[in-house]
Amino acid sequence: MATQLKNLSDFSHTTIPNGSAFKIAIAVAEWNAEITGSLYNGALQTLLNNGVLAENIVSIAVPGTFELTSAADILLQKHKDLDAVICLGCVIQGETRHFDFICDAVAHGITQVSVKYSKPVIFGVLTTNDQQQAIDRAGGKHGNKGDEAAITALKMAELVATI
Ligand code: DLZ
Repeated sequence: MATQLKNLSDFSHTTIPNGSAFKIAIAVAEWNAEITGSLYNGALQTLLNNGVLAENIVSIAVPGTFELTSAADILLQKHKDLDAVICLGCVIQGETRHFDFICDAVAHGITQVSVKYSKPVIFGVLTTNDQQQAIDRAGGKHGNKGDEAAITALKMAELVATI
């Protein structure tokens, strides 16, 4: 039977699914560690606050954001029972084109991994012009994008489980 969606304007505050049945991995980049550490703490606490058991959270650190693609791939290869992977990183614009290459590679990379395994791989990567913009989004005046990445992981895991 076809299901009907509610009015789209209702969706910004849809309830966060309970995560007690889910196993979720977090891959976090060490570059800009003061920022990514805040993203990680936010994501971890949000998962725990929403019922994910501590023993069902797998956390790994990788050197930089570029490595998040292979981290997600390795996690999904080794842990077949994962429901989602959250990728956390922070790339800050510099004087060279490194920023563009890293952002482009990780955005495409984790998309490919997600499609390869048919599992949610969440893009929790800050791509900012400067350090202040990153601080503002890692527990500052624009909230914590690590929290948002964790909520997205829970919603997508629930979607996979119920679709
Ligand atoms: C090399 C590099 C540079 C210049 N900037 C960042 C950054 O702002 N954020 C980040 O997470 N990583 C950076 N990296 C490291 C790359 O992600 C990667 O670890 C290296 O290029 C080795 O593959």
